[in-house]
Amino acid sequence: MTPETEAVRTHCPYCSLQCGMSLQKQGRAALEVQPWPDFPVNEGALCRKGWTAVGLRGSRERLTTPLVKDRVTGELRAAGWDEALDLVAGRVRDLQAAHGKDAIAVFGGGGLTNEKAYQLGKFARVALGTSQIDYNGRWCMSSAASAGNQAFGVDRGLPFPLADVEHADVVVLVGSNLAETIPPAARHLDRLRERGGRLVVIDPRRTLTAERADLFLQPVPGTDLALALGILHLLDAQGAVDEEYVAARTTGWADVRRSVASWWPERVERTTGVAADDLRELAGLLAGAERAVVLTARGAEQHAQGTATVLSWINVALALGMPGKRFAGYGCLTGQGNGQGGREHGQKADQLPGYRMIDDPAARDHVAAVWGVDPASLPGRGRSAYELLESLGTDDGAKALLVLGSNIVVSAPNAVRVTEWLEALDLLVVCDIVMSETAALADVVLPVTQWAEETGTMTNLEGRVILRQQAAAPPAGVRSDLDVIAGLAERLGSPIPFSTEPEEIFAELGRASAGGKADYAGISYDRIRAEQGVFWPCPAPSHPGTPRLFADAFATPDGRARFLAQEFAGAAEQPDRAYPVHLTTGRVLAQYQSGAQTRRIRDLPDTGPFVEMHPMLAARVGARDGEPVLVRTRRGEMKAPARVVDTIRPDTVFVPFHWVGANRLTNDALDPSSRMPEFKVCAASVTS
Ligand SMILES: Nc1nc2c(c(=O)[nH]1)N[C@H]1C(S)=C(S)[C@@H](COP(=O)(O)OP(=O)(O)OC[C@H]3O[C@@H](n4cnc5c(=O)[nH]c(N)nc54)[C@H](O)[C@@H]3O)O[C@H]1N2
Ligand SMILES: Nc1nc2c(c(=O)[nH]1)N[C@H]1C(S)=C(S)[C@@H](COP(=O)(O)OP(=O)(O)OC[C@H]3O[C@@H](n4cnc5c(=O)[nH]c(N)nc54)[C@H](O)[C@@H]3O)O[C@H]1N2
Ligand code: SF4
Ligand SMILES: [Mo]
Repeated sequence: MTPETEAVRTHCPYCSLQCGMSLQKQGRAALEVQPWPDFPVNEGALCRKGWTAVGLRGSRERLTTPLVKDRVTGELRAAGWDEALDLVAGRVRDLQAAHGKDAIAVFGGGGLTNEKAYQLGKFARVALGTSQIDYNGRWCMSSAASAGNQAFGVDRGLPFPLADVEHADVVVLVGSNLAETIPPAARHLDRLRERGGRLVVIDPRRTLTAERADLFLQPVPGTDLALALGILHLLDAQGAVDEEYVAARTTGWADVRRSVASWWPERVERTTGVAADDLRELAGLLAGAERAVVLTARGAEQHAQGTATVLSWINVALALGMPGKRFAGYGCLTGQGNGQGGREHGQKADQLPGYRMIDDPAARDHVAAVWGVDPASLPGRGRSAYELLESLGTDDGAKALLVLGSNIVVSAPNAVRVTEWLEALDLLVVCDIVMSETAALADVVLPVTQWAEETGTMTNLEGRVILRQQAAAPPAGVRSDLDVIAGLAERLGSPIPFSTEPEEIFAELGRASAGGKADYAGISYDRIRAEQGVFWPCPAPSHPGTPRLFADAFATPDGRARFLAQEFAGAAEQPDRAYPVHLTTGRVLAQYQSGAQTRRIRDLPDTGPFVEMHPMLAARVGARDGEPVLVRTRRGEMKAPARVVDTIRPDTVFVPFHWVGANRLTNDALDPSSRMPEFKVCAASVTS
């Protein structure tokens, strides 16, 4: 435990920037957030969510005792830890005896530390023996992950430190509102522009981020793929393709070149709504750039063609000869605190630690040896997040679900149906720090420690592994996720013990990841403290870590990046007479995700949901600013006040998803490769 006066260097509990902050003790239990100016990623800056992050400490909203559903009243009542864990283990055993191992499913989160994500994957495969595990990262950056793996042979959100973007000549943001979603990162764009670099923003809404742009393109939601095809067409027509780079470092250009031949600017204008002259201006900027960076975020990725869209922007970056060059290339801005690490250590349906694939025999042998189990005992691939939820209660679907780190009721697409599936389960167990909307449906709720009360590593959007250090004792009655996993494993008669010591688990994770793509073998807590984070891959203690990937080769078998031709199909659901407008969803600065945490922090404004629409649309449907409107889709409806602004396309409405509502509307069409749901576009009607 740290002395009373000492400040503990740690990181924010929320997004993928993982801003460094210092937590100063105030009296016996309270903590105060102070800047940590030396931490390079945020240089002491925080957004308002970071400054207010300690607001849940000591709050009456914190869960401090296990709760179990009373069989008679159906209400949750307080229970002891032994009672709650015995109950869960007993029901799990009964359900598995009756229906097989896959009767139990696990749903993790990209906010969990690396240690938790690793233990959760191991717990599912070894203690439960189930293949049914996936996590909310499937709804976050999975399309970019899938594209990165296909094109570059590896998936690391940014293959370079974020600050590199300052030194580019042109930065193109496709579907990122980073001024609201990773606000301290906006400084890099300001510096880029001070240096004379240009910023391009592509978004159906003129956001705070777009306000900074030199060029702003406002496409119809769901048409970014066509836009990328059109830009590559123009680059090729202008002779701007870096033939030397293409010949030396890539394969597949001839196919891609043919595939963009028919995407002339006027056709792209008809499809995307972006003027042909604006397309030409963007192509011109890119053609003239020595160093260009394309960054995608959820606006481009959360689509039924999200992977194809990212691949097409990667094609643009490859044609320009950028990936692997210093201060240039392609990157995805990951979202959750551990969005990157959360997808590397085995809580994904198809994956084992080190970003190994679960159906690769060599990977199974390696990981089973580290775990001390028979490789043949490890289950195979499970279902992706939405498909897992969709299968609940069906003949071969799970009958019980254990949730750590996600508020599914608010954040899953097609949430009316999803809620029904959760309600129909034989057993729903939720570990959380507060009574989230999902915890409120549970049969057993287990109260866990939050970030400042525990230690663990996270991997930020740059692939930098950082250390969150415990700054205060947890409230009485609360246990860590690691304790819960170990307690259940023991009760289930796991063949191997589960540690509850983060540093010990991290060392094991390093061994399990050794030789894999995301190799952490050379990283230790001491090194992270001394070096302000270490970039993976880092295969040995003597290895410096890898801030920049692809300088000499890509991670594909032949070392070349892949151009992969894509065809535009458009959004899965198109507007029609009954549902004439495009609905898109996303974030506001002051709220985080499902809002489970931030809606409970008093110093953050809780506006409730709203429906952002253009004055022309408002006039057409008779809506007035601040007055309620009804939004309907084929899946559900919600009522919320209109927010009338001229910054959005007149054919589109935007609803933030931090409150129950938005996801009653959204479409569950899935990307064929990443299984990402189409959160960012569907057809809707608006009435006043
Ligand atoms: N304040 C805040 N910050 C966060 C989070 C949060 O909940 N709140 N969550 C974190 C997480 S997990 C994530 S994943 C990131 C997400 O970070 P972002 O991707 O920046 O956030 P979003 O608001 O989901 O989407 C970005 C933009 O995409 C636009 N958009 C919608 N449809 C389309 C489209 O079809 N094409 C294009 N080009 N753009 C489109 C939206 O108008 C929006 O401005 O933020 C992280 N940071
Ligand atoms: N319509 C629409 N829907 C979306 C999106 C969108 O843009 N539009 N974005 C999607 C994206 S990108 C994401 S990432 C998801 C996120 O959506 P969710 O998966 O719901 O993410 P959170 O709200 O962060 O949920 C985390 C839950 O875990 C709890 N928690 C926090 N820390 C811990 C911990 O250490 N242990 C445990 N056990 N619990 C913890 C929190 O209190 C909270 O209840 O939403 C997706 N849903
Ligand atoms: S930008 Fe992200 S990590 Fe930084 S303070 Fe805000 S929420 Fe926290
Ligand atoms: Mo996310």
